[in-house]
Amino acid sequence: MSQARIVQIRQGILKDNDLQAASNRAYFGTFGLSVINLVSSPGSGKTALLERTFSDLGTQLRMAVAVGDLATENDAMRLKKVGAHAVQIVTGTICHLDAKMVHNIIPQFNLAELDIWFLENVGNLVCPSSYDLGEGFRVGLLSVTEGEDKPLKYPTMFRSLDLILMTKMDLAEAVGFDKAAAYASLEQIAPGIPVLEISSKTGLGMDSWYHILKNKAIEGKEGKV
Ligand SMILES: Nc1nc2c(ncn2[C@@H]2O[C@H](COP(=O)(O)OP(=O)(O)OP(=O)(O)O)[C@@H](O)[C@H]2O)c(=O)[nH]1
Ligand SMILES: [Mg+2]
Repeated sequence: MSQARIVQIRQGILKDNDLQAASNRAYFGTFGLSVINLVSSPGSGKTALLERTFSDLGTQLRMAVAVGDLATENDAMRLKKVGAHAVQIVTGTICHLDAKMVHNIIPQFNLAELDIWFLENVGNLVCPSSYDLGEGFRVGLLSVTEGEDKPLKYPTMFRSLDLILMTKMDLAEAVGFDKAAAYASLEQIAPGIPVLEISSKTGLGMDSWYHILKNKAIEGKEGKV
């Protein structure tokens, strides 16, 4: 297939996705629902963040999660153990969630009774960046174990984010994390982006994260997301 034809097909897929994402977004708006898309490299701590969030905040906010992985129901099972209503989307060979997958999973949730719906994306710093899911807030995790230059290597993803969570801060010293270099990378690619330093293990920074979530829930109800 010619390069021009491949580009054409890809543009067609993305256009269809954008249309579905716009429809998802309008639908979420009718409930005043705040939808948060969590993206990162594999293993940077998305599910651990959600486990702690559901444990600590589950009685204060009405939350649920759809979680994408190529294979296994492991993450949904982990999240169910902390009382979350969690549904796994198994994507097979597809390296990202798309707006249609999100649309198709909606009947498994009672969205009208939620404040926040998390979408844990497939661990990948490339594909998910191009797929709008209809979310109101996109949060990227950058763990101290994966390298300070990730924003420089995956600029499309880091430019698409609303907030960065610098995760696994409890391991920073042990792995010789160069925080100044990480911030310099972020500043180069996404100047001014808010960053929260957190540890799902020790609880560092989690209060600030919860504060953001509570505000997102309020903004949703006020029709601001
Ligand atoms: N020390 C430490 N370990 C963490 C922290 N957060 C996550 N981990 C560990 O990192 C590993 C991967 O965490 P997950 O939460 O599964 O990562 P993920 O981003 O959901 O991974 P995928 O869904 O596969 O993309 C697990 O062994 C976690 O226990 C943290 O704050 N501190
Ligand atoms: Mg996970």
